[in-house]
Amino acid sequence: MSSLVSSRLHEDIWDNRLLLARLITEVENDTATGRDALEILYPHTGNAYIIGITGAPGVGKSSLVNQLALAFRKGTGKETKPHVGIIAVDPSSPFTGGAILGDRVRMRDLSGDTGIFIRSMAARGAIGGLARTTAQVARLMDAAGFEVILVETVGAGQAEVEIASLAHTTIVVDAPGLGDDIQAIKAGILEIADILVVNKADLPGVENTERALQAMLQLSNHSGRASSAGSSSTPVWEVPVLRTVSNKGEGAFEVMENALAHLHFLRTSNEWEKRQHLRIRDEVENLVMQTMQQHWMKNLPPSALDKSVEALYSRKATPYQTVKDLLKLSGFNFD
Ligand SMILES: Nc1nc2c(ncn2[C@@H]2O[C@H](COP(=O)(O)OP(=O)(O)O)[C@@H](O)[C@H]2O)c(=O)[nH]1
Ligand SMILES: [Mg+2]
Repeated sequence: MSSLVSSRLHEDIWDNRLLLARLITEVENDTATGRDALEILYPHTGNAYIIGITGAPGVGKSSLVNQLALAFRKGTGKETKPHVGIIAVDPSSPFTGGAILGDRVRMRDLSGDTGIFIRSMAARGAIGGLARTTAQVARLMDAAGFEVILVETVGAGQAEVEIASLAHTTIVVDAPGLGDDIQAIKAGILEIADILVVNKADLPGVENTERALQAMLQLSNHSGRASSAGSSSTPVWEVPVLRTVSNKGEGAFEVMENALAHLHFLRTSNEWEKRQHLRIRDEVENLVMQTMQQHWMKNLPPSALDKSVEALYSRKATPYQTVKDLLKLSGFNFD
C-alpha cells in the first residue's frame, strides 16, 4: 500500500486538502493507491448532497456554480456553513486547455475560502470512463467532509447525462438567444431536470426561453408523470423554472433554496432511497463488467484475438463459437 494511503486516511483527508488533491489524481489514473483509498474511505461516504449543473457551453454554468458556492457558504444564517466541493467536467477540453483556465479565472471569487475546494477534470485522461471517475472524485470529496458537491458538466452526450445522474438534484441551465431549446430535449436533458434555470435573464428573449421550457415541461408531465401525479398520496416534485443573472450574482440564492427544497422532497418521499439503490446497483454492474473485461484481456494468450479475427475473416470460424473459445482461453467457462 502506498504511503499516501493509511488506515488513518479518513482523519488525514478531513483536514488535508493537499492529500485530497493527490488522491483525486490517483483515482483519475485508476491506480492501486486510488482504489485502496476508495475502499478505505467508503464507510465514510454517503453524506454529501450532490448537485449537478448541466447545459450547453456558454449558458453560464460556471458562473452559476460560482454563485451557488457563495450562496451555500453564506447560508441562511441559521446553520453552520457547509463545505463546498466543486467538480468542473468539460469533456471537450484537454487538461491544459483554455476552458479550464477560464473556469479558474471565473471562479476566482471563491479563492481564499478554505471551505471551498475546486477540481477541474477533462475527458481525456479519465481511465475507465468519465462517469466513473467523476463519481469517485465526488466520493473522495464526500469522505473529506464536503457536505455540498457541485458538479458542472456540459450537457451534450450520454456520458454527461450519466454524470448528471450522479447528482441528487440536477439543475439544467438554459439561456436566451442560443437557439438550443430544441437541442436540450434531443439530448434527453430536460427529462433529468429537477430545476430549470434561465440564466442571462438580463438579455432579450428571456420570456421566449422560459415559455419554451414551460411548454416542454408540460409535454413531459403529460407523458411521463401522469400516473404518479394521479394518486394524491404520492408527493410530486414540480420542476421550477427560475431566472438568474449569474455574472451579477442575481437569483443564485433562490436556486439554492429550490435545490434544498428538492433535497427535502427526496428525503420525505421514498425517492432518496430508490435513487440511491438504483445508483449503487448501476455502479456494481458497471464494475463487474469492467473487472471481467480486464480479467479477460489480461489472461488472453498474446495472439489469440488476432488469430480469431483472421479465422472469422476467412469464414473458418463463427462469432458465437469464437467468443466461447476466447473466454475459455482466459479461464471463463460458460458451458
Ligand atoms: N449577460 C450575461 N452574461 C453572463 C451571465 N452569466 C454568465 N455570463 C457570461 O457568459 C459567458 C459564459 O459563462 P460561463 O459561466 O463560462 O458558461 P459555461 O460555459 O456554461 O460554464 C461568460 O462570458 C460569462 O461572463 C448572465 O447572467 N448574463
Ligand atoms: Mg463552464
